[in-house]
Amino acid sequence: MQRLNKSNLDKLADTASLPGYDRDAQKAGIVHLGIGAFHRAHQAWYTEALLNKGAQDWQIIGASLRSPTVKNQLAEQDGLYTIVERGPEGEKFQVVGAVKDVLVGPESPATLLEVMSSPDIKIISLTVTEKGYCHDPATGNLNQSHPDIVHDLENPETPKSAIGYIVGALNARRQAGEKSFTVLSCDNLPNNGEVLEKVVLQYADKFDAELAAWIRANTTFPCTMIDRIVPATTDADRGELEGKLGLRDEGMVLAEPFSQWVIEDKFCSQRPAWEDAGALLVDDVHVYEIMKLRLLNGSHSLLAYAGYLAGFDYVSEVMREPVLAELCQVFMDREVGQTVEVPAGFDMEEYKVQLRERFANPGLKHRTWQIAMDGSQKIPQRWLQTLAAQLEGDGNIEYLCLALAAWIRYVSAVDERGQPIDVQDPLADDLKALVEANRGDAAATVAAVLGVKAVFPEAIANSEKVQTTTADWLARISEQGVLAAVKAAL
Ligand code: CS2
Repeated sequence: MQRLNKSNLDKLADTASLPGYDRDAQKAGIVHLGIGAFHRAHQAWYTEALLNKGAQDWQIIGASLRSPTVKNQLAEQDGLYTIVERGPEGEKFQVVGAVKDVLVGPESPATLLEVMSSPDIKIISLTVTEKGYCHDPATGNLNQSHPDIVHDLENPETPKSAIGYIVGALNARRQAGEKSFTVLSCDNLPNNGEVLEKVVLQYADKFDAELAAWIRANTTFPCTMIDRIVPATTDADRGELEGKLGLRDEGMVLAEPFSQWVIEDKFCSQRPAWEDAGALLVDDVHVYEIMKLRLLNGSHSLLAYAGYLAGFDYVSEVMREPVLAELCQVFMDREVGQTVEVPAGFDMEEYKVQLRERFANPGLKHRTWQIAMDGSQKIPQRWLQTLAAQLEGDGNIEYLCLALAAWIRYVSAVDERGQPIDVQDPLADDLKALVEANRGDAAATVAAVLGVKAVFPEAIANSEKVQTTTADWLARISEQGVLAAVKAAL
């Protein structure tokens, strides 16, 4: 079967929408670090809409900092790929041309640094996941003993981390007397721009204090709230699309119809008019970020751990189990929703209903296992900030503690049928060892896990209410299974 590429693109004119501009006449204005499925279905999709409206020189050079997978998928396709948008009403295909090229950091760090240093590039954006920030999630400080950070400080010309690349390229700009680029974090972290700025500056301070001062004076790090559900693409998805397009697309991504991007309007160099593609450019992203992280991602993680343990592979299946669907609603209404400020003119009730409909989208096969990944990096912003706010206001914490107990049960790495769980988490081994060392004693297990300082702030770790409520849940879900325990409590 032929691969999708620019010479056969026209064959798709009846099935898909196609790039409506001359791709060869475009220069790249953005380098994106971490060109996974999410970037292709989100930021690249917004940028594509602008290119289709006539915007010039905003194509994207994507970079992978680890594996050559995406390059292998897209190089033979001239950077083209399809977004399959799937909602309850059916599906739509769009071929996107915004990606000009894909580079792989480890194949040639010098090439990536050189491209990032070119004055044509106005924005370096990132989706490198929570752990890509090499920070300590509980404090936000750069983890100076992170192996990649240690490596990059010693070998600044061949970096491994996003931080090493960004500081290396900023250094080159400064030395060449060029303007800085804007550094745009698009990861699911609260204050993502500020988190990034802090680790970049802490790293730069160690590397060269004058460079750090230059970055402070010349570079901006806007915060963003990004939202679109984009499950990992599977071989089955690729096979199905091939049947529909008559061409093989290795780089396809699947996404829900909903999409939202709120961006702090703080760019030190030019930016695309993303507002013309539906993004919201605002002075303060904070309320949007908190609302999305706590309500969407917080509920997602709860559904992922509880759902996985109860035997469900996909979030849409979890939402079809009435007990867990009700749990999701109660979690939003009685706990999380109480801690979020509502952006002006926003209908919170409608937002919560819409979130549950999005989770239930039967067209998306979003694995509970995928969302369960990297819990130690996700939990602080998804649950713990909510928990801290509820503790302060003496609010309900029942289901936040259930969420914690389900996560602790999950990282034990054995499911409710005695099968092993492939726990993907930078702290997986430590967590498993803590649970094993205290096996059979829920209170001791909870105390040991809450003692992990990289994840849990003291106010939560030392709260007796959190300790006892979580231990109580852990004992119940270990004895009865999560579904029966939740059913009995609701
Ligand atoms: C999910 C997110 O994988 C996860 O942890 O919660 O990727 C989620 O689908 C997106 O943030 C939605 O915008």
